[in-house]
Amino acid sequence: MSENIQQTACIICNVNCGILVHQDADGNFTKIEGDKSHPTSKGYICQKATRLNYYQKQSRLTSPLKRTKDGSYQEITWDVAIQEIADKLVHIRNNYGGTSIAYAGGGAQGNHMGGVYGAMLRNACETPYLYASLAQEKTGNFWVNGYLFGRQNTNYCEAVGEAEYVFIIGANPIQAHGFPKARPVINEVSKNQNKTLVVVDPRRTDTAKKADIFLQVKSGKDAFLLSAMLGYIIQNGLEDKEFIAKHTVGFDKIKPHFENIPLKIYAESSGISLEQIKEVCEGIAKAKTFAVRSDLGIEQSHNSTLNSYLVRLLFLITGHFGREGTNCLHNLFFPLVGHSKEPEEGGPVTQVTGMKGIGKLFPPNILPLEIDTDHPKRIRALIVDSANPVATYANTNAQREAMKKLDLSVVIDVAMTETAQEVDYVLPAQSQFEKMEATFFNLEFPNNFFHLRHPISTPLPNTLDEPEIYHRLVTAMGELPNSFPVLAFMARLDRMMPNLKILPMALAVTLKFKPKWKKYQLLILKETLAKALPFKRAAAAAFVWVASHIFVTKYQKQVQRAGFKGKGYALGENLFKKILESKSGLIISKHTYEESWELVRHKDKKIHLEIPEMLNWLDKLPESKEEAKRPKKYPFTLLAGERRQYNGNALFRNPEWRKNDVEGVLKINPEDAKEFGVENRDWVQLTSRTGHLKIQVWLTDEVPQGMLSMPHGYGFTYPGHDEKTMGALVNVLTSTEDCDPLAKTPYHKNVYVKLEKIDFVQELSKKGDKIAEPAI
Ligand SMILES: Nc1nc2c(c(=O)[nH]1)N[C@H]1C(S)=C(S)[C@@H](COP(=O)(O)OP(=O)(O)OC[C@H]3O[C@@H](n4cnc5c(=O)[nH]c(N)nc54)[C@H](O)[C@@H]3O)O[C@H]1N2
Ligand SMILES: Nc1nc2c(c(=O)[nH]1)N[C@H]1C(S)=C(S)[C@@H](COP(=O)(O)OP(=O)(O)OC[C@H]3O[C@@H](n4cnc5c(=O)[nH]c(N)nc54)[C@H](O)[C@@H]3O)O[C@H]1N2
Ligand code: SF4
Ligand SMILES: [Mo]
Repeated sequence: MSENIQQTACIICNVNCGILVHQDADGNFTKIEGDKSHPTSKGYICQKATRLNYYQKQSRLTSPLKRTKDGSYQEITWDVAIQEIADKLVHIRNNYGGTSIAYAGGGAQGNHMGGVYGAMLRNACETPYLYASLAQEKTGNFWVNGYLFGRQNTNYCEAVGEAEYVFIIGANPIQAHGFPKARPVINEVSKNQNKTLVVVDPRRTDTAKKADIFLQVKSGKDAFLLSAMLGYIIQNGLEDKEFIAKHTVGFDKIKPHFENIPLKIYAESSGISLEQIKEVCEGIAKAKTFAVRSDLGIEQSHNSTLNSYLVRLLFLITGHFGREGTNCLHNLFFPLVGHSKEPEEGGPVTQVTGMKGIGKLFPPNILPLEIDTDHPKRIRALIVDSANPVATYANTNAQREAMKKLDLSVVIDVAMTETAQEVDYVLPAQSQFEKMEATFFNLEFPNNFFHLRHPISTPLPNTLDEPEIYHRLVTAMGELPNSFPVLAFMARLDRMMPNLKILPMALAVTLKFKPKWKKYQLLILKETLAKALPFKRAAAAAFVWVASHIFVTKYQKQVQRAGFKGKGYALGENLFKKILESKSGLIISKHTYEESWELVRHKDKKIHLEIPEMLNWLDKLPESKEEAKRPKKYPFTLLAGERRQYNGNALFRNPEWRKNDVEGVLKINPEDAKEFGVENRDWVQLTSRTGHLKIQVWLTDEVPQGMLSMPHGYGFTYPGHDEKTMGALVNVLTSTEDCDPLAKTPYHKNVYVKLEKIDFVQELSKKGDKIAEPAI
């Protein structure tokens, strides 16, 4: 391969497609194409990847910054920044306890080393509080998985491309992807006469347009639909009795809760006819294979955790699990999240609101409540890495106010984000193409993969990678020495004779004498092992070395089956070596479907269907009158954060990356538009209980009457752009209180708003005139 074309991955969504990046002498990404040798994307990319130069060459941070009294920022040296932050952390920890310090973020869609090495800083601060965006979407799922499969970090994948009957609920893979090669896969399912595609969405999405059966559910009413489906299946004996007997316990406990569900009434509440419900249930029961894909539409919506439970019951009681063509548990190279004990079992809770962790994560929705209060145990210091709470967590204004209340606030980012603009210290990170990083969303079965990405760009001067930032902070806090000369020497020897375990033995001896260093092992390995490797900015490799050895102890057979030689430690070394050498990622394990049952974490290897808290919620469903809470003055339901062709979370800040939908229009049904006297590109003001914003409308019957839809990923400040060209910041409208009672995941998909036409003159952007059809 010629020097200016390099392999890496797209970092805009969790699929992390393999890409080939062509660069000119100035490091501009001049062309980006799919990497055919990537194990899952196999050459596929979408339109967003081709624009990655707008991420790499954006207006970047190039110096540590300190906020001055007048609110402006002053450049300071790394040494000063690190020491001041470290001293403040030590002071706060020693005076108020570790629980007065919190950490938010740790990784965006393609960078995870911040989170991994950030754990060392959390150890030094003695805090369990990790707030993350995953806890504003997936924690309800994790909690339910904990009960069904035994651990909150058991996860399943969805065989959308292989199943005969496919059920997509609250997800729009044509735009949002979510699994490899989503567009061609959906197109194939749609066109294949032997397959059925069912899509459940209140909006006629690009995916819904391809459905054989489109169930246009009422916004927020999925729990009624799913309960009616489960009710119909159980009341008509369509459950898979053999599967239930063989693989589950507790069916007799859940059955009565569905036996008496009044199907007609529930169907009506959901907006779907009983005939359609019957048709789909019969289809699922008859199908040889059935797979379910769900996402934010039911996670960031009413009854979110209950939805997670019901969706799982749908494929479990119909026996569509753990086989080819169905949803199936999978292994992970390294678990993305952990398992939190319930408070009754001693799991930590937050100090102000008493919220428990799920998957070892805490929800962004409570963050301002834990900070912006006079409670003596409030959060006083916050470290934010690879996240933009002011823009992407619920209630922008509340998040912004909370930042002001902190005694210490730090942002580690590549850009001057909305959150960075509010904090005491801003630390410039290297971009995801300038350091070693990895794809953590390896969610595949039966063959799973891992992709360690080598740096392909020269870092901007004065930027550091996150592991180095954490190393310096932990050292400056007095927890570790600067360097480890003996271990570094041992590491170099170890690399010459890797199978002799020189480094592990030397490390074990060191830790015997310095037990306090145990919680910083990764940092020690970063300083020793990673530096003994023939690669630059390779901190991630220290983690990969540890993870490789843990992985082979769990999945020796499956790693060997994937073609790696040796056993035990030698197998771990081989895996590590091959991961380091592979530029496009590689298959690291091969399971059989039978072995997927070994991934169930309950001792009896069965799925435990009964979750009393969920069944109680189910029984009370008719009483859950979310609609009744809607103030009369807010007649519209806003989908606050649609995925479109040209949004990519908070990763592209320069609005010029967009080829169309430059302003991020508000979709409105033409009948509603008529009533409000608005036409395409007229400006309106949206008001919710927390704030208001200006946005241009676009008429489309893709949204039903009463529903509006605006994208997230817009409204970021950027040099040379103003309100008219950067779009609107969606979370101005969302509230921290409108969230799931159990997981505290926000109701971003059903925000109550009012709409008013306003006179906001602007020059029409030629580019923005048309929302183009997706480039499929
Ligand atoms: N283009 C693009 N792709 C992305 C991202 C991006 O920013 N841009 N972000 C990535 C990330 S972080 C994530 S988490 C995923 C999210 O991916 P998705 O969840 O697939 O995307 P969304 O558009 O947020 O919401 C999914 C669907 O839920 C529907 N919906 C709204 N309300 C309801 C409801 O009450 N019930 C049901 N059943 N459906 C409802 C919406 O109409 C929408 O079609 O996308 C990833 N991919
Ligand atoms: N209203 C509403 N809000 C939403 C959503 C919605 O649908 N509606 N979706 C939610 C979802 S699902 C998600 S996942 C979140 C996403 O929102 P966030 O979790 O805030 O994360 P990202 O957009 O992934 O990126 C965050 C930051 O990482 C920075 N970054 C990029 N590369 C690097 C790097 O190498 N190092 C460091 N240190 N920083 C880097 C970027 O500049 C950016 O500021 O938004 C959530 N917010
Ligand atoms: S699907 Fe598109 S945005 Fe997601 S990783 Fe692949 S190329 Fe990037
Ligand atoms: Mo997300």
